[in-house]
Amino acid sequence: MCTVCGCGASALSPSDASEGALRRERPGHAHDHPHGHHHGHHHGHDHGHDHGHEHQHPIPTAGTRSLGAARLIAVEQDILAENNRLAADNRAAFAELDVLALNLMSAPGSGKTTLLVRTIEDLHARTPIAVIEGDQETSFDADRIRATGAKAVQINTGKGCHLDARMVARALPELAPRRGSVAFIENVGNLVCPAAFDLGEAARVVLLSVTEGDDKPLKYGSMFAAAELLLITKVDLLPYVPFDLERCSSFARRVNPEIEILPVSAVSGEGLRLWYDWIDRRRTASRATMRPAVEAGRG
Ligand SMILES: Nc1nc2c(ncn2[C@@H]2O[C@H](COP(=O)(O)OP(=O)(O)OP(=O)(O)O)[C@@H](O)[C@H]2O)c(=O)[nH]1
Ligand SMILES: [Mg+2]
Ligand SMILES: [Zn+2]
Ligand SMILES: [Zn+2]
Repeated sequence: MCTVCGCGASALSPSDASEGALRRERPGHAHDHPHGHHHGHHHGHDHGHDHGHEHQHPIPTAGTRSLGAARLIAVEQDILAENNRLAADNRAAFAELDVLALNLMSAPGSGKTTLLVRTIEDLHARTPIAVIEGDQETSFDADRIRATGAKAVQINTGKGCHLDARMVARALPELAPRRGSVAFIENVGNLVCPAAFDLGEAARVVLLSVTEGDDKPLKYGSMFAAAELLLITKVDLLPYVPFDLERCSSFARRVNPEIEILPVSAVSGEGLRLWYDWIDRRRTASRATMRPAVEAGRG
């Protein structure tokens, strides 16, 4: 969970309510300081020398490890409850616009942006597509999307290693997705903590490239458990790497018996027809569930 690796705090701006919760919960910290507890060094060393802090920590700690287990769980619950509330608002906003929002998650470099560029090129004539790009730094990926003519909004998370619902909510007015469009949200490349943060998407899609190894669905189970679809990417490279599609699929189904699995290549085009069919089917399915909810909301 994110507060354990520290990213639950680093992804939040100091003004965020959940960061406030984090400060309140931190034992022995009556003072306030603006650096959000992201010291550029580890605290595992001897504290007998001056390490550039004006204050002392109650115990030598690294970030949130100063929290007791019960407090840590409370903080995680605060952060995730707040995130879930904002995600519900995003979901309602997407439903109101009849927009299918898909959260794409994977390790860095699995091919999310390459697949999006190819998907936009192949589908834009019949399906309007807009993209939210999440990266720690740069607007490289948004630039790649804009080069296709599609709209893209870049979110830079700085030290943060996942998108959260608040970031998506802030990007929505600028994205202004067209009615009936598909909005892809490319998460920060990271196979761990993005799984914990609902963004208000209709579905989560996880990408795993064949160069990463077929064991990943078991090693990073929570990501694969949370996804509706697994895209096994870069299958054009299968002749060159030891990757067992069957082994990978059976591991993925072990953590998520419902998961759909499609092998694809954005380079050769293999499997893309089935990916596009999946998007169409997902759109129809989400319309069927969104419409009554939106109408009830209006009623
Ligand atoms: N052979 C092959 N290479 C691919 C394929 N898709 C992407 N790549 C290459 O993989 C590298 C990473 O691709 P990206 O699309 O940038 O990956 P990403 O998941 O968006 O990366 P981050 O946003 O940094 O997490 C690039 O060099 C791509 O050209 C594919 O289907 N086949
Ligand atoms: Mg990318
Ligand atoms: Zn994390
Ligand atoms: Zn994170």
